[in-house]
Amino acid sequence: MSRTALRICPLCEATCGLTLSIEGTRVTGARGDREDVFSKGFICPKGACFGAVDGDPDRLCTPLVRVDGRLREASWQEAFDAVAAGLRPVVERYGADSVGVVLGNPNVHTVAGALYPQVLLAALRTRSLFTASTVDQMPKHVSSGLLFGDANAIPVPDLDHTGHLLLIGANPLESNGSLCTAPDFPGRLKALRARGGRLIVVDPRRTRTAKLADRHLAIRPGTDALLLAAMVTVLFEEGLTDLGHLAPHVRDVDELREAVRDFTPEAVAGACDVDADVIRTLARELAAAPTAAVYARIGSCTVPHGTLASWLVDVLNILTGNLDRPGGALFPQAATDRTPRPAGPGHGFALGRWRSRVRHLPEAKGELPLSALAEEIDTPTDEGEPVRALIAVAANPVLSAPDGDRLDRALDSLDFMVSVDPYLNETSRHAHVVLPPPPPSQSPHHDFAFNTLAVRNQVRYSRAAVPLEPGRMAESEILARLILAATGMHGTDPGAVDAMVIDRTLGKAVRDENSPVHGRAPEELAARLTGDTGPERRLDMMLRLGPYGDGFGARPDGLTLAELLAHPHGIDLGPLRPRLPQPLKTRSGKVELLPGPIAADLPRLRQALGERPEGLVLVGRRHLRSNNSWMHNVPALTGGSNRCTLHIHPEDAARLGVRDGADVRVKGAGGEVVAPAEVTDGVRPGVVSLPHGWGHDRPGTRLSHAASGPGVNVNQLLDGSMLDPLSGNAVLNGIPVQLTASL
Ligand SMILES: Nc1nc2c(c(=O)[nH]1)N[C@H]1C(S)=C(S)[C@@H](COP(=O)(O)OP(=O)(O)OC[C@H]3O[C@@H](n4cnc5c(=O)[nH]c(N)nc54)[C@H](O)[C@@H]3O)O[C@H]1N2
Ligand SMILES: Nc1nc2c(c(=O)[nH]1)N[C@H]1C(S)=C(S)[C@@H](COP(=O)(O)OP(=O)(O)OC[C@H]3O[C@@H](n4cnc5c(=O)[nH]c(N)nc54)[C@H](O)[C@@H]3O)O[C@H]1N2
Ligand code: SF4
Ligand SMILES: [Mo]
Repeated sequence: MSRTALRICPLCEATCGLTLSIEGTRVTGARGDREDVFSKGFICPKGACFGAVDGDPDRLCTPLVRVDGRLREASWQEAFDAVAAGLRPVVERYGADSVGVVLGNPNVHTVAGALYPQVLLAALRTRSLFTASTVDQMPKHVSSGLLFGDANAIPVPDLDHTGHLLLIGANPLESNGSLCTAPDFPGRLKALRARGGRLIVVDPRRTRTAKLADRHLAIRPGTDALLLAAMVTVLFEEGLTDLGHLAPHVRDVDELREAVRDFTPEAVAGACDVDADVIRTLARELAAAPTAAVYARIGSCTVPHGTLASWLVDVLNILTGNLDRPGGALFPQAATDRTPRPAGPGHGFALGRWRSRVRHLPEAKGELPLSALAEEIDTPTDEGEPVRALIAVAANPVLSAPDGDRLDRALDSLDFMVSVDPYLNETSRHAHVVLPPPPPSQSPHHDFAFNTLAVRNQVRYSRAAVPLEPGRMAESEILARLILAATGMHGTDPGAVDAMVIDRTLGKAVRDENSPVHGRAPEELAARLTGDTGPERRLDMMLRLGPYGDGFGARPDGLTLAELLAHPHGIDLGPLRPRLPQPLKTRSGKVELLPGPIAADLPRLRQALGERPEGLVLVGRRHLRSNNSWMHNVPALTGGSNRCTLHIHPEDAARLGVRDGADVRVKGAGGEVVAPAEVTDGVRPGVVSLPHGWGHDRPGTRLSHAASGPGVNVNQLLDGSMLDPLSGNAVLNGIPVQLTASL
């Protein structure tokens, strides 16, 4: 029997609503849901292949447990017994920090990933946390933490209303956007231009996004912080700052002016390879635009000055009065956000509350750099225990983090490792137990993370489109059981985890004077929760306590899970609105424009003024039809331009004797790889580009299609030593490489 079901797409940050065609229990087609309040029918090729991604025959159907060195299929009972037996002795003998937790990107794309890892970390009390954030957006968190007092307060460009968008190191025409959730990002950029707005793109490659732009600047990689600092000095020099409505909420403007004074356009032009006049024009145009937003992503974060660049992005938004105003960059307000507290001083944001054992790298946002994972396992020191056991949830660091070969060996040396992953891949092949979540069609969906980054406030929820197949376990139950097994409560009913969270959250809410449920009895509130499962009851609770919620009856028209279920295409909550000063949690209660750690990092940027390395540098790229390391196994999404080739400019190719299609040996600090050259003027001279997430040629994996066209692991060129010091983020772009035409 065929039918349709609605499902929000989990394959990228755009969160499009899909209408799935389903035959029996199989997804046979996907199209855009035209009635979706946010995506309005938009779909991309990945979403259209939802059925193939979902039904990939290489997805694991049962847990795997290592017996006599080999992974074999096992029951869930055997698998969790093995987890408890593997983890507990390590915790008991060596302490909680000897258990590492690695959280990968898909955790922000699942309900389970949003609801359980924090509980696991709190229960385990390990400080050995490593996530994909430190190969991605940690600089933005640190900059927001320092500026606004809240690492998760990330301003989002008001794409649909802005008159001027300066877009740096992002390629939303391939990535569909990041830290800016916008279904049909390409359409929204075209609409910006159609209404007379301007689009400026800064990227060493002439990307599809750059081709849409009014102006494209092919900057030298890694130098955006210099360019942005110079724009700030121009605003000050030429009297173009205008804080407008922000003035009462911002401090340290004069200190900032002094601190960046010497980063003039003339001083940075050589390093950036952008003319001083052009930099002046950029600043003037930004200041003159009726509304404008500066927005920057991967290319600005995964570089040596990632935190400074992220900070300068918002400094420009602030100095031009564009922060927190329509058409500028605003703070979204998601339906599951905590009850907004009244404006006023907060606790501020601290960095380096503890340090990594081997390199003494500071934590940021409770995390250690993913680049330090291998050494935290393989290097003994006098100070504490190495990581001896690992819990990996939706993570493939062997491909996504620097120096996969070293990590490969380190993972092999662990006393115990468990992976929660649908695939037996480059990382999970090292596990002693693999716990496979069901495919997305069998999982519910709500975007806890991306709704806090969306260009429009809205809320949507999809129940599982297909019932769980026999033998499958929901990922929420897998993670709840994992928490129990890891913390000595193996065998307890997994519902206890949700019950405990609900109990604690409601207990806190009734004690909070600002909560709509202040003074009520937690048991009475808990009894009112609806939902078929623990995660649904938790969602109901969060919605009802949230900024649009019914406050458990206090605001009868407010949101509840029942209300959301009655609106399967979602509920629109309106455009982004100004919210300051409420989101500020700095100690001063103001935007702190020149935070201490930033000021202390400026001399390092000043040093970069004089640096202009001679050789080639490498940058990454993304392809529309792939997603990090895990989507190369779907035949419908591979081939065409989605290939692991080395882009090289014709001038460099000619100089080095590299022919189009011929193999090139690329050498970096961490190793070398050989990839076919693609000679193209889509990259600027002096820059070559390889995509990441490839290198599917390791033995012991079960990725049959990916293995047939494995590509190479670009991160093998890195040795993990290059970091943005404030955030611990890996430097993945602008890395020095040497090429030789391979024979
Ligand atoms: N050189 C270079 N390296 C990079 C980047 C770059 O631009 N250049 N980008 C970086 C960025 S931005 C990121 S986010 C990281 C990503 O790094 P990772 O998070 O490590 O990698 P992913 O490939 O996103 O997926 C991780 C794992 O999740 C599994 N998975 C997929 N769906 C599910 C699910 O529903 N549940 C569970 N439990 N698991 C699932 C996949 O099988 C895969 O093993 O890579 C980083 N690495
Ligand atoms: N199709 C697809 N979509 C994805 C993903 C995917 O793998 N495939 N991954 C998802 C994830 S996890 C993320 S984090 C987002 C990322 O989303 P985006 O940030 O939009 O990702 P990229 O396409 O890597 O764009 C980064 C751009 O920065 C440029 N760049 C490199 N170095 C520099 C530099 O020093 N300065 C400047 N100005 N630019 C530089 C690169 O050439 C590249 O075009 O995409 C998400 N969406
Ligand atoms: S843009 Fe992203 S969310 Fe939308 S259909 Fe494509 S992969 Fe899915
Ligand atoms: Mo990412």
